[in-house]
Amino acid sequence: MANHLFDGLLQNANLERAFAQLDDGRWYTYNHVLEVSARFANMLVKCGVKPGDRVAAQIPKSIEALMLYLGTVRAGGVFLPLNNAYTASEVEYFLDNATPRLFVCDPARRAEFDEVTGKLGVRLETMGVWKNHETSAGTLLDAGIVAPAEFTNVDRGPDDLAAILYTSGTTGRSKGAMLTHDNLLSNAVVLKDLWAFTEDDVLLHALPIFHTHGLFVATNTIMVAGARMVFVPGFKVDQVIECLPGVTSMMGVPTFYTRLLDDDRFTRELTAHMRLFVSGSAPLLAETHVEFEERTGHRILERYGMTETNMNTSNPYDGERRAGTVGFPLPGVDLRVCDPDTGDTLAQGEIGGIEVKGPNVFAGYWQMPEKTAEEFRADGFFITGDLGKVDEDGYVHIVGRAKDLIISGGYNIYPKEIELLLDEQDGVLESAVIGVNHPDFGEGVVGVVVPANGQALNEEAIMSAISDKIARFKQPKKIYVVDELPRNTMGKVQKNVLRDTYYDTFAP
Ligand code: MCA
Ligand code: AMP
Repeated sequence: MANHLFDGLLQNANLERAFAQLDDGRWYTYNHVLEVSARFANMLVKCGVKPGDRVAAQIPKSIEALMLYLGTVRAGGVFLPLNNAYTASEVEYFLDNATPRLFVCDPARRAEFDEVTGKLGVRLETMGVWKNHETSAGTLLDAGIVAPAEFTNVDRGPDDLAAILYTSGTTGRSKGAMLTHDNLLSNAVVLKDLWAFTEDDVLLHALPIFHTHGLFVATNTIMVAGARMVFVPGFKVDQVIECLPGVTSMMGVPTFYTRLLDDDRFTRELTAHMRLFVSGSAPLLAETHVEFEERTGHRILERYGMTETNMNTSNPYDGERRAGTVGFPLPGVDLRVCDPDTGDTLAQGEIGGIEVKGPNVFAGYWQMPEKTAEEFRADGFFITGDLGKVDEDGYVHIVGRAKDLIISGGYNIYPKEIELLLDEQDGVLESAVIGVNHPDFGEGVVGVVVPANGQALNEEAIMSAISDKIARFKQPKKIYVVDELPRNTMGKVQKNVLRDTYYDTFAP
């Protein structure tokens, strides 16, 4: 046996060639990848990590953070990355649920986690951004840098777990999607071929690395191709514009592209040499697609995926990239559109629930067998919760969501989680949370609250009461206080009515 994911990721790597160019001026070769991931694997073993143990991390984006992911895979562990915006109480839920052997946090936040990790019996280490050999960058990085640079990979097969990524749920409780070595590797191999990545490519990596898009789609695909990244800490328009001349490709959420289009420096000349722009994680408006082509001459390639499934569909690399569609099922992925209630497959062109099956589809939710069973059909198809259709040319269109979900700037926000929190606040009888058009984030979160017994409520008081409970990006950007919520005859809150009423909230 061998280590299925790690071996597969490095199968085309020329060790002397560059893997990443960093914004502190460092160049990282594939040799460095081997060495530094080995150092982390050694450190993890020293920290007691055994095959199958979870390694949770909420750390700033850095090349070393990526090496911690690879080191975990090499040590046979299961990597569990967490959004840096999560508050300590959100993190506590994940640690309690996933029971990791080790939690690595930002050195600046250590005090927030000492108590909870002590209580849960989770070892705590820290890791910041490396500056130089004199400056500490956290306990794990300081010790990792001097750990041995060789490591014998732990044997792991295609079906062993490589990562758990939490996705929120419609009940408000987050579920850990278990991703296997082959879920990740098979998807990366398909995307490399489909999008024609070669070792001559240079990808501009400005995405966060705690989600599927930045961690797997971008990084794994580049590694499998033996290609290179320009790796920057986040999406800042000035930096992206500065880096574009040195890259061949870019992956982003729609907000990246709308922000670039808002900048006059983003021109046809600046992008003339580019080979590929990929968009995903949220719907790309057809008008953005058209404006992008008018401005640059490039057609954005839109694809569709989920944490649970990695990538499912993609517009063609060669062939027509159709605005408003997410293209065709990837090679190896079966996709069908079904009646959400009966599960019957619908005729081509009809709108229903999108279901998928393939090597990309996850192994289930961590310790939630009932939830897992609910979201799979008996024949193994996964019910995505997205509504769509397949047109006469085979292009998949996503037309809506059966799940109550807001996607803001590429981050998923489940209204139920926010509603439960708002309902707990003093003086609140009930609430509804909706997403409405937002010029920058696509959708913006709006809270609508009803006071209990005529109590006086105000937006600021509610916002301050929830400010340390949930990540900032999930908090409503506007709260309305109303006498009652619109309901249908069954008593269900009519969110469509609320969305119409508050449609203009973020109008420019
Ligand atoms: C930041 N803020 C947000 C968001 N991001 N609010 C709503 N939605 C957001 N996405 C808020 C902050 O809380 C802060 O609020 C203010 O905006 C500025 O924060 P800052 O960090 O400066 O924002 P930014 O750097 O401009 O970030 C915006 C961003 C970022 C670049 C669009 O959100 C981003 O990188 N998004 C990518 C997400 C992603 O990778 N998704 C992939 C998921 P205040 O000022 O009030 O404090 S994987 C996935 O979905 C599937 C598998 C797939 O198909 O890929
Ligand atoms: P996540 O749970 O963060 O992995 O988000 C997955 C969800 O993002 C999917 O179920 C879709 O609703 C949405 N999504 C991803 N890519 C696209 C896309 N290209 N167009 C529309 N929605 C998308």
